[in-house]
Amino acid sequence: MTTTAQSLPRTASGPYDYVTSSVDGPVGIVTLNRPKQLNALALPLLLELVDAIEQHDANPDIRVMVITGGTSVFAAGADIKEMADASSVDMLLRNNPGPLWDRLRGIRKPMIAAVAGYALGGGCELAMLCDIIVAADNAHFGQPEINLGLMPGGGGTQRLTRTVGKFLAMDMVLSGRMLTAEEALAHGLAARLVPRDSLLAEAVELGKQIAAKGPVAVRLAKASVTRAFEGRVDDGLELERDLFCLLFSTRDAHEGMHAFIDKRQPTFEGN
Ligand code: CO8
Repeated sequence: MTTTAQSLPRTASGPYDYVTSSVDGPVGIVTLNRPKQLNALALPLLLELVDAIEQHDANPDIRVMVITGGTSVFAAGADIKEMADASSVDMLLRNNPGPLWDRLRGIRKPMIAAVAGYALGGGCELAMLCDIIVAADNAHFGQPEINLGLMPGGGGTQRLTRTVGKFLAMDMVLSGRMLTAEEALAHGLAARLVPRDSLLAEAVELGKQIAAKGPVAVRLAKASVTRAFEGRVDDGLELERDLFCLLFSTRDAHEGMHAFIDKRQPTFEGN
């Protein structure tokens, strides 16, 4: 049976295999925990992540959530091995990350992405789904799907462009260029830049500062800023998702993904 975002069971508060969930005072912390695969966002991991965040969102003692991957890597993107042999129709039916991303978009409390190491592809898109990005000095942000014969499929072309502007977004999406933490700070992708060793502590401290404010004001302020950022983004997200799925009918995409898995350079032929 095809595994789709809809066909997977809704995990109800763990135990989790691919994330850990913890609490520090009013801050709920969800840590991606698939280090050997650089926290690649396989569907089971995404499901656990969304479930853990929703559990914190529903907990009245929690006011803010932090999503992190630890101090070495945030997430190296969607799981290429999970997608390498998928057709356009498979990807359309999988509808990943659509419904899962939508559940994260429905979260009312602030979410802080604490990013160290690579935040690439779906990893960068996950960070951009959060409300504030705190970057460690070793962070790298990128949308390198083009190296696989693909393009972003989880909001990268929309949210990155709104954040850093058309020309830098175009450079990153078309060339696969990554931004360093300093560049991400300079271009407004990261709100704060902190030493790697204090990344989680700084993100949690920021979370506690926000948690000390009036919860209703925080909730409404988040909703209002989100509207400024995400307003009318849906058309673009839909187009992006359709084009992303379409690319799975090209030979180049499968060549690109298999070249990555085989650890060789791809040969793109334009078909
Ligand atoms: N998917 C699956 N496995 C991965 C991924 C990935 N995205 N990234 C790394 N891995 C695996 C490697 O295959 C390797 O596994 P193994 O040990 O079994 O061979 C292990 O993690 C370590 O990786 P490397 O040996 O490659 O580590 P390096 O330090 O040499 O390189 C890089 C690190 C530069 C991050 C490199 O791993 C890389 O380029 N990774 C792929 C990055 C990428 O292209 N990301 C985009 C993926 S497509 C995407 O995200 C589309 C988003 C669609 C919507 C979002 C849905 C969630």
